[in-house]
Amino acid sequence: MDRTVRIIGAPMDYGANRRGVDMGPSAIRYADLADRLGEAGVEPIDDGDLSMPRAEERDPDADQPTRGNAKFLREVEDVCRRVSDRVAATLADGEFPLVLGGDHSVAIGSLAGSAREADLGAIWFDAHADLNTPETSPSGNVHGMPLAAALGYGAFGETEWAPAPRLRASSIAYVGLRSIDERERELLRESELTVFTMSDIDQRGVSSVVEDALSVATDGTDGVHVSLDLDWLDPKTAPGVGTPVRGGVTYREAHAALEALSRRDRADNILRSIDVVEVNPILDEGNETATLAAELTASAFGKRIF
Ligand code: NNH
Ligand code: MN
Ligand code: MN
Ligand code: MN
Repeated sequence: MDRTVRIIGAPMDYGANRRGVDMGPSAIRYADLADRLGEAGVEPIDDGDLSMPRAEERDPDADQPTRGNAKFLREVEDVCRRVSDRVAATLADGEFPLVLGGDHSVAIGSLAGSAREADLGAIWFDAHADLNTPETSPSGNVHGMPLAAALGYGAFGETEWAPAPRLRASSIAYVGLRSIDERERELLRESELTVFTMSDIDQRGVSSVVEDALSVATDGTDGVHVSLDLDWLDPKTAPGVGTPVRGGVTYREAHAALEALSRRDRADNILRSIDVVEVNPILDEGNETATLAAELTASAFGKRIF
């Protein structure tokens, strides 16, 4: 498939409680992302990094009407508006946006940009549900809120920047979920998001779970956004993340999952945008997690060994 992949670095750490995740884009590039994408048969163009507002000058609790419990919401808004514009412009040019985080709050921007001119489905590879709102979040960290933001839940519904215009809850599927906060559980029960937990993967195998997730995300949509939070993997395999949860997918399961995506994409051209987030080089061992991020991205684009 002739694809030009535009790499958009978003070294955001305002949405997480750990410094270091802002170095994710550099670490993933250092792990030979561009070469690996080339081996997958796509043409990478690196846009470099978006500039981030300086934390030292800002107040995490700066007053604003939608803030609730959310920290640095002004900074997150500023960055996500620019991510969204960059993703939308990339798609308008006929290219494929690949956003490198940074913490998972950048996905608010990727989803909004990708869902501007198309009905969007999404697959969420993550240990966490990312469905907290400024009202429900136990931590106040916006990286635990991107899906709630994109769906306009809670205070996000009063903003114009957070909701993704053409994304419906019924077109979103989680794969590998294993950590849900109490209030998120309530929201998940009421909502139409589809949940495949680690237990589904244990019972049915990851390839078949991904195929089902793809059915959800492609049904009645024009394309699929893939959000890859590296804490989806088991912390033994991907130690470089800020909020590890044990019991995640293995190295082989992760590759099998992204290969299942790419098989379907090869047949039906379903992929529209990807973000790869939460790599924290300070917590990593030998850049292993960033290397995994680069490998898995190449697998999604169809890298094969034979
Ligand atoms: N659910 C927790 C919170 O909202 C943790 C979120 N952390 C993540 N999400 N890394 O993917 O604070
Ligand atoms: Mn996440
Ligand atoms: Mn997570
Ligand atoms: Mn492909």
